[in-house]
Amino acid sequence: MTPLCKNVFIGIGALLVTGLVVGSVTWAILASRTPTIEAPEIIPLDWWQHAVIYQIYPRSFQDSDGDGIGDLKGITNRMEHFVETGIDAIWMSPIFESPMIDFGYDISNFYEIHHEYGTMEDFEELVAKAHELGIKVLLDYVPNHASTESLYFQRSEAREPGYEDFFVWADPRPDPQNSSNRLVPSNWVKDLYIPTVL
Ligand SMILES: *[C@@H]1O[C@H](CO)[C@@H](O)[C@H](O)[C@H]1NC(C)=O
Ligand SMILES: [Ca+2]
Repeated sequence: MTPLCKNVFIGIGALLVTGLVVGSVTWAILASRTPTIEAPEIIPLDWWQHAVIYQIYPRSFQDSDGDGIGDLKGITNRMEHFVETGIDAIWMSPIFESPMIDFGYDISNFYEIHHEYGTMEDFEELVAKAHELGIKVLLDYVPNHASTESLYFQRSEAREPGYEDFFVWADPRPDPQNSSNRLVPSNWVKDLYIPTVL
């Protein structure tokens, strides 16, 4: 071996040893440090926090008896459709009895199914089929107001004992133009497409 070759080998050997020492020291320093990024905490989620929910407007979804108005049987008949599309839950706009001045949001009886949509049996069948197929059912319940045809409203308006404070009541204002007339008690303006209900 020529002296040049020998020097090159010694040089390479020295580099390798240096590399090993530097590498080991670096590893030792890094390994002794606590990681600055914490592992993400796994938070268990409730079903509704990750479910895909399909909103149904019952009146226009599916008519099962040919009267031109969607109904609960129509929804039940289409339940497989939700499974195929990967839906976890259906949410129906109000299906309770209503004079339909506000298309179901004016509930007159919170205990009955609106007659054009079907019966309580139809509703029970809908829920049973949904659950059978693993679909949850959400109802659009409207507790903050009611139809003027609701017994709650009528009894409260008549101040029947026990119902007086079911609604917020305020006396009307005198009409400065006409002493026998009364005006609405607030300056709240209505912003709805429907005619004044009261
Ligand atoms: C005054 O108000 C009463 C009660 O609303 C109504 O019957 C009557 O026609 C009104 N009179 C006039 C002049 O507008
Ligand atoms: Ca129908």
